[in-house]
Amino acid sequence: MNLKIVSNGFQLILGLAALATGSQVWAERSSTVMLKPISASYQVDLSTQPLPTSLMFPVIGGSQLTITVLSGENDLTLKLQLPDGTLVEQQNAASYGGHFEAYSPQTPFEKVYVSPVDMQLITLSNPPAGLYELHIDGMAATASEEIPVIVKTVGSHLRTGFIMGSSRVEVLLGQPITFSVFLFEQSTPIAGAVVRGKVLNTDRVEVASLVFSDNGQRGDRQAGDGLYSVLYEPQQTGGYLISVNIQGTTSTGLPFEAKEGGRLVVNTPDIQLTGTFRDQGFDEDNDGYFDSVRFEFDAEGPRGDEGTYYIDISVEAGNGKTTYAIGRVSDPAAPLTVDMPAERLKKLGMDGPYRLVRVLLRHDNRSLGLLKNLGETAAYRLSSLERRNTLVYPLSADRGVDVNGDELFDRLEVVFGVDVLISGYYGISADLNDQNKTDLDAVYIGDLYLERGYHDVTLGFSGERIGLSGQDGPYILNNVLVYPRFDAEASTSFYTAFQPLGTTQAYTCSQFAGCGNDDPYVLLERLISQVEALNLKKGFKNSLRAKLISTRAVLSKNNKGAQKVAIQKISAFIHEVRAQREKTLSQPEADMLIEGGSVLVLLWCKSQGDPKWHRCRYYAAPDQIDRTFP
Ligand SMILES: [Ca+2]
Ligand SMILES: [Ca+2]
Ligand SMILES: [Ca+2]
Repeated sequence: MNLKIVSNGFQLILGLAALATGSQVWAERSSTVMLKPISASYQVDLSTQPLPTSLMFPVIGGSQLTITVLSGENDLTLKLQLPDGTLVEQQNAASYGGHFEAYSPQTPFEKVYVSPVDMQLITLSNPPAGLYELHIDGMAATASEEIPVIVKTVGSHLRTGFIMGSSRVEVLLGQPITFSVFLFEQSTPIAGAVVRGKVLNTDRVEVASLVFSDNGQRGDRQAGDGLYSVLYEPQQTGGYLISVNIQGTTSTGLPFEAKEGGRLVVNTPDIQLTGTFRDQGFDEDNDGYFDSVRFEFDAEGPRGDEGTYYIDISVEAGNGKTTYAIGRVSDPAAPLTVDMPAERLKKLGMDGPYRLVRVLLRHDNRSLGLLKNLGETAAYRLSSLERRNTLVYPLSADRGVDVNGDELFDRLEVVFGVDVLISGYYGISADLNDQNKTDLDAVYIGDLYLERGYHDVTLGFSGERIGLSGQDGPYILNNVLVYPRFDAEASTSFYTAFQPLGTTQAYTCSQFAGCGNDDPYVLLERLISQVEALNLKKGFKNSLRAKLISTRAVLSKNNKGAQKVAIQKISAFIHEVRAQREKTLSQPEADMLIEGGSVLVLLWCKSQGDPKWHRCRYYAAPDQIDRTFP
């Protein structure tokens, strides 16, 4: 089958496929006058006409004639007799500008989109005007068959079309509507045509018959203008097909027949948007930030008690970005509102006012109208919109701190911002990484009370551990976690992990205590001198020094039994310092000694082949005490 024929067959038979499934046959509903083929349909009833038989029909000229017969080529043989008596059949068709083609649908797709049944197609280029006769011979598949024959002329001078009195497909119950058919030969109105129509419901039952006239009465605006009209008042809601048959005579006296039609949806009256609206920010949880902006629309007309009204809106920011929201209103007494979530407005990336560019109102599946460019909202600011409870801001400052005056940093302080909506206790954890993202130290804060608002939070990382790493900076503040401790539910919804908050200045390892040292004996001597240098009560200082000196004695034995004893002594030292933290020892002093002791355990355990003894693991880890600083 050649492509040209398939294309013709497609257009033609699509309508018939639709007819067979009971859906819309005639899709024309525009009031635009269009040039198009005219077509006529005939039925050849094989039960009353024993074969061979023939069908006579007029053709009024044009550029192409197509005749479609819904039968298989094995069933019926077709021949076409031209007005001058020439008999055209498959064998001689080419010499008359004709073509005979048979088509049999093979796949379910073809059955739906090309033709549900076998068909034969005859085309003839530049058909002379006059009376044609289609000869039908052969054996019908069933004797009672009615064979549809569709005759279609492209490029004739006849112009027909169907117009509904409203530009909308939908009309309302109780409102009469004008249907018109236009009928021209070139630009000259054709007078005296018989134009009759039917209104069919979706069950294809005729609910009204229509007689169109061009007499200037009953819906026909002007007599003799080629517009044949009729006034129709729908009696029931639902979907309808309008099928119109036109019979007329051309200026040269040739009779013709054409089909036209349209579809109509009849609804009960419903509301329409007036185009006015109000908008207002809504703070549902009373936290001072708008959770949404509510739009409320005015409407007029009778509002249905049943179903749901949907309002689809689109708003546009000054930067051209748009976002949307859908309102659903089922309560007949409730106003027509749409809540635009704050999150969507924030994605516009710009303060308001926002332009309401589009509003579509629907009642269940029925569209009640689309309005555009309704105006601007109030000047909402992005900073007034709902936000997360916990906001964390980047690293803003960092400094090395020398606690004991030996010109080596014992601590690295980093400062970043935390802003919370709810006052309460928060936990914070953070890692300090080197350039290779290796952890140098970690800080945990169990309970930090934060009032609603912004805070600079300062965390202190261990200088001893930075030195131990041997790595130069800049260092990376990473994996900062801020979570509420006051609400188990909130802790999941507010839980927020932050990627690197920033990098410190380019410190070198040599600025920190213990850089490059992995010898526990060196560290132990430094701890002893740090204790000596501190201004402490005599008894407390003696107690701390005694633990370190006895550790030195045990370490010098350097045997397996000594290992445990040494670690027990260092851990006792750590416990004693911790007990006096923020008492007789300042927090920075205590942390310096605790971290010194902790790293000493680490070095000692390593020098002993990293035993898996729990104390090695426990005391060698970064100390889990709060290391925030006011
Ligand atoms: Ca008229
Ligand atoms: Ca809020
Ligand atoms: Ca120091």
